[in-house]
Amino acid sequence: METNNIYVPEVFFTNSCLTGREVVKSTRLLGDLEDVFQDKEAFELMNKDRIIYQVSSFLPVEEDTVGGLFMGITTLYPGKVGQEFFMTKGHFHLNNDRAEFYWGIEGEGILILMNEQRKVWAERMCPGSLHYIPGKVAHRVANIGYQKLVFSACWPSDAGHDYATIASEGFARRLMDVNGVPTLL
Ligand code: PAN
Ligand code: ZN
Repeated sequence: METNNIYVPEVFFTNSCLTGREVVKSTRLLGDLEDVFQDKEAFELMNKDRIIYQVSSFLPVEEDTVGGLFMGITTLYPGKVGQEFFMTKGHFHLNNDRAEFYWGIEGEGILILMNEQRKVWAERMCPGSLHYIPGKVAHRVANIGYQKLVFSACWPSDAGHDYATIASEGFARRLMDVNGVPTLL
């Protein structure tokens, strides 16, 4: 909507989510994460329709546009499969030198990172924490708290997502609850 060339915003970043006409939402159910968790027996006993995370994204340009930016907010619910914390699928970027920012909004999490040599490291996420994810580094987030974890991301519109590499090879280390302590094993 326009009044004298002063435009009313069409996307809002409020209450830990993106809202507005152009916001795209996606949901990942436990059943979509079949190959993600280690404990297959625990996985089989759980409700596959349980929502694990939701992403709302603002994609103001077409996918693959060089020079554009995308933004998304992910809400990752608390829980575990066996002793492994609920987490996102994780990916490299298809255009693999593309970097990304993540920042924590609500809750407690751990950002798990892995380079192409399969070296894994991690960063604590909390409200206000800012994380620079360099190119060629796979990234996934685990919720280690008792409440939902909300974080936001900003990435180049020509980054793309390579889920296949992680689906077939996984991360070299897993974040497990070891006697109440989140531990990379
Ligand atoms: C994020 C992620 C989001 C969901 O917006 O896409 O947190 O995680 P998965 O894509 O691994 O399922 C991002 O990293 N975009 O590039
Ligand atoms: Zn990404």
